[in-house]
Amino acid sequence: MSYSNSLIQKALDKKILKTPPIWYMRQAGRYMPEYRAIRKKFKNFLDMCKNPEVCCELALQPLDAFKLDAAILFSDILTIPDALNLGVSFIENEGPVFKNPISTASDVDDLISFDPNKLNYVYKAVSNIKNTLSDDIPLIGFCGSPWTLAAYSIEGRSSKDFNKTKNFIEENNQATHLFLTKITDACFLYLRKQVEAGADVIQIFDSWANLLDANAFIDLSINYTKSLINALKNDPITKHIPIVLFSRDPKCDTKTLIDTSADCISLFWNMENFDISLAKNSVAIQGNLNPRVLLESRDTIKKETYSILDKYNSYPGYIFNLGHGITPDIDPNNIKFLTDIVRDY
Ligand code: 1CP
Repeated sequence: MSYSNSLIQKALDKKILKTPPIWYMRQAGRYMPEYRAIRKKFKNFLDMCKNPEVCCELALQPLDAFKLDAAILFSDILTIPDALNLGVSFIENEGPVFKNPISTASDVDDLISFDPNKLNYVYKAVSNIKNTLSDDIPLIGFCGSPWTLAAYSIEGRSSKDFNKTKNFIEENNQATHLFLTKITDACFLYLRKQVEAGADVIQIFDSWANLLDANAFIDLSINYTKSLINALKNDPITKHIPIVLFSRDPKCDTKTLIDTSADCISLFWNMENFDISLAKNSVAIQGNLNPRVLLESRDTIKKETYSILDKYNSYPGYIFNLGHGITPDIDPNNIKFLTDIVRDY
């Protein structure tokens, strides 16, 4: 069997399958004891990401543990801001912190141009993972959406409300658009290199889509995601690569998401209003169990999972996933339980 016969590829080709393919956002990470055993050898998380052998091992851990239908590159979305010399580090219990965030319009003008070769360690991780995976399991490469990367780069850290970012975009409209254009170009070059190295599918994470109201979401997020997808669809190296778009709680209708030309929409857990009759035959869908449910009893996990499968399993092109990433407090035994009940459904 080859990748083109994989369950994921069939789902992305919008076929109705008896059992959906399964993978999980943030499937490698701190909830796994195997991950923590390796993580403790590195003080700085990004140093671990810069080690392609270790990234390969980490990407394969959840496949070994749960027999999932896809691997995702082990890396982070903040490799691009790091390569733009914004000085990214990860601080325990605080998350990412930027030494040189974007604070003024002239910071955007003065930004160094993105050199995709600075991220050779990522492409090496891609090729290591690809060479180790069995050939019926696709490898998902990824990047953050231009908006999400801009929000982290301006805010300089994670935040609940991203007020610094909101003020910046209000006061620096032109610089914001220039910055988003620069990041979009960087994402394109970065993803093309991941595909050259062996990524079979690409996922774009718009993890801070929820910060924007309806108009700003189109203006600052969707329009740049769309031009990124358009660039990928028009490049000879990337044009056949399926693209999955995850937007966290986006303030937009189903048609707006379909019109991005993504091949698959990854649904956030609260997107009950996503119009599947409109989406049918234009996009595949992925999702969308609330990861919080995995902290509940097994009866509840089963009930909530079955209600999602009742809704989506006969949709042409369905991939089972969570509605956001696995968090460190989730018991790996519940991931195993979840995977089993989806396959037995
Ligand atoms: O200390 C540690 O062990 C670091 C924890 C960790 C891990 C395991 C971080 C820090 N990043 C990652 C890996 C990672 N990040 C992967 C590969 C693992 C996998 O999925 O199997 C992926 C795809 C990401 C993507 C990512 N990073 C996103 C998008 C997905 C999402 O959850 O919305 C985001 C927003 C980030 C930023 C990030 N990376 C790490 C932290 C703590 C954060 C900040 C999160 C926040 O702002 O709340």
